[in-house]
Parts: sequence; C-alpha cells; structure tokens
Amino acid sequence: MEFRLEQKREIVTEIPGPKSLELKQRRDQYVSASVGSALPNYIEQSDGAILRDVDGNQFIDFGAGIGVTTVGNASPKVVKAIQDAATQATHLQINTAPYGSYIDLCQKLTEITPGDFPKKAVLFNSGAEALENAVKIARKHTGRDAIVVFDHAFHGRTNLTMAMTSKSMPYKDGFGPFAPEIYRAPLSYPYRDELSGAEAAARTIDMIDKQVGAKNVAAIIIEPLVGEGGFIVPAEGFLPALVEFANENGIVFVADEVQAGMSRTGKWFCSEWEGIEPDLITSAKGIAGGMPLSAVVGRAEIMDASHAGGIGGTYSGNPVANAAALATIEAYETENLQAEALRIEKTVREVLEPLVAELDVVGEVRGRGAMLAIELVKDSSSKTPNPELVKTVVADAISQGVLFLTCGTYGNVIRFLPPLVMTDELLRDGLSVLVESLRKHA
Ligand code: PLZ
Repeated sequence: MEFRLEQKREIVTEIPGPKSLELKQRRDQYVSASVGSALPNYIEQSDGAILRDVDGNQFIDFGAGIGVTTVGNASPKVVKAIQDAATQATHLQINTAPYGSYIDLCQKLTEITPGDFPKKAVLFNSGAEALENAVKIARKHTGRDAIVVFDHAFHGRTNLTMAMTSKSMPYKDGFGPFAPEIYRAPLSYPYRDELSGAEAAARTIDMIDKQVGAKNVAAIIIEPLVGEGGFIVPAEGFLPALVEFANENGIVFVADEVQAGMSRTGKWFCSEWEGIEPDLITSAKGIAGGMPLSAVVGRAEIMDASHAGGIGGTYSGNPVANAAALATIEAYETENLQAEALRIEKTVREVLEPLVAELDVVGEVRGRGAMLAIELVKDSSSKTPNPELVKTVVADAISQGVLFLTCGTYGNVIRFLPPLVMTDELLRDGLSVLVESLRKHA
C-alpha cells in the first residue's frame, strides 16, 4: 500500500510545538470552552495510520477520530470518490429532488447487514441522529413509548440520546431535563459482574418485566460491544437471550453499531459474532471514511412504519457523503480489511495479554478485531479502577508520538481503534511505547 506520509512516528518539537501553541491561543479566545481535546497538538494532515501536526510532528493514530477512519485516514479511493462526487453536485436533497446514490447506498447497506429478510434503510448525518430516528421508528411501529437502554451506554449528546447515555459527567451534567420513558437496565460486564451470559440476561429481563413491563417496551437498544462505556464485550449468550425476549414480546431490538460496526471488529457488523439478527441497526463513524453520514437499516415492515415526511433532514444522505460511503464499503471488500482487523487483534493480544500476569494493574485485555482495550486497576484483587494510571500512560505516549484514546465509566480503560491499514510494524512500535510506560509507572 502506498502512503503520502511516511508511516512512522516522529517528534521534532516540544509537545505542543510553537504553531500548535499559537492555534491554542486563538482557540482559547474564539472557540467555546465546551469543546475538549485529547491531544494538545493541532493536526494538519492525516494519512493511513499517521497524524501529522502543524509543526511536523507525526503521531501513530490509535483513535481514528473515535473509530471513524477505519478504512484509513484519507484513503485514496475515498478521496477520489469525494472529489468526483463534489464535481457533480455538492448537495442534493432527497425530499425535494431525489438522486441515485441515496438508493445505491441504502441497497448496499441492506445487503451487508445481518439477517436474511427484506430490509430497507434511511440516511442521516450523525450517530445521535441515527439513534433518535431508530427510537422514532420503533415507537411508530409498536405504538409503545418505553425505551430500554443499558448501564455504561453511550448513544449521543442530543436531548433524547443524552437521556439514553449513561454517564453524567461530561455528557449530561447540568443539561437536563431529560427525555422521558427511557429505562436503564443492567449490562453484562463479565470482568466485573462475573455472571454468565444467561445469568446476566435473566437479571436484565427480570428488571424489564418488573420495572417497565414487556408490553410497554417499544425498543431495547444496546451496543453489541459497548464503546465509550469501556469496550465491554457482554458475556456469550447475553445478546441472543435479549433478542429472543424482544422477539417474543413484540419489542424492536436495536443494535447500536455506530462504533462497533462497519468491519471494525472483523465482520461487517459486530452482531454477527453472536449470530444475532437485530430488527434495526444504527450505523455511522466507519461507514463513510470520515464524511458525516449515518444510517438506520432494518426490517422493511418496521422501516416503513412512518408516514412519508416523518423521517428525514436537509442534509441526510448528502451525495458527496454517499459516494464516500460507497467507496469505503468497496475498500473494506476489495482490500480485505476485515482480515486486517483480525491481524491487528492477533498482534495486540500477543503483545498485551502477557501483561495481565506480569503487572497487577492490568486487569483485562478485551474486545474484538480492531476494537480492543485494556482496563487498568489499582490491583487485581480489588479491581478498583485506576484512571490516574491511564492519564499518566496516555500523556507519556503522546510525548513519544503515540495517540491513544481512553474510555470507561470510571475513565480507567485505554482503547485501541486503529485504522485497519495500520502496518504491523507501526502497531508494534505504538504498543511498545505503551508497554514500556506501563512497566515504568505500574
Ligand atoms: N452511539 C455507540 O459510540 C459516538 C463519542 C463517545 P455521534 N461515540 C463517540 C466516545 O466513544 O468517546 C456514538 C457511539 C455510539 C452513538 C454515538 C453518537 O454518535 O456521531 O457522535 O452523534
């Protein structure tokens, strides 16, 4: 594979460098303080798995813009598709003057999502917007109000999705009142609850039955691999049991695959790992190689529940974003990127799993494909979260040219979301910085 930027980390100035500091000064004056940043450096270019800042420093990108540039930063095929599409039209509007790429993309999405039944799709701009609309569709279809979500969930920052998100700080604090009829159920978190999938599902179903009433529930909405909440993989059997319960009770089962979907875990959608067929799937992030695009895809009869005009938006299904998505999906196929996700998983596990025995502070290595994480604790017997160590190690890595993102309800998880084109050499180099830092600070 050819890259524009050398796939190598390189620190050539102080961190942050002078041009970054200049931008920060103007930022402090003109940008709302409500916007945070993990990296103190300002990026000018990205390519493959490298971010290059305004001072010429190069970082290994373990975040992919929170799992967005899964296909690679500035993937050449995606860039070309964007350029070609923009020459044809910068904006077309499906509600006024329809166009083909909207249909092409919806068709493609129905083909790659799990489930051998008639499906339809609808397009939006952001993950939160997809979630909002999945709720609207499920409520219209069932005529019910209640929405069940889970501990540790992240579904967005709009009013409805904020109510669905679990963590108060920073996502909800001071931003209420929140949307009604959202009920939070216990998740399966094997490292902490030590329950089997069946046991955890029984606990969850009991809560729904007793506290909400199955017949009142429009939708159960869950991330099949919980993202912001800590890269938690529910115990085997948990998801299938919830799907069965949903099917038996006329509840729409929604998999929020905004972060876990689109080849990230080594399959098109993470739901496939447990063989579940969600009624609806929300997709975003990795869908369009960086263009703002999201979708709800699912059973045709549910997707058709709303009257025409009830679902949509001015920018939904922008033709440039559609072209990017079609090129991204093609690249996943032709470049065998799902196999690359599994290659990344193999290397990460090989390097990090031995640390669980070696260092008492490394609680667990978990995830699927190229959606992996380590949970850090004070010690393995108490499992007390260790967010301080996460902060130290992540800052240490930044100073050496490696960008890791964190997550977890307790802020004690380091997550790995590399672009799937990250070479094994770069991957091992980035991980070696982490291992060294963990050994030093543990
Ligand atoms: N659903 C599962 O992961 C966005 C922010 C939180 P928007 N995640 C990025 C984090 O992981 O640090 C997200 C998500 C899931 C919905 C959303 C919302 O997507 O595009 O940010 O609206």
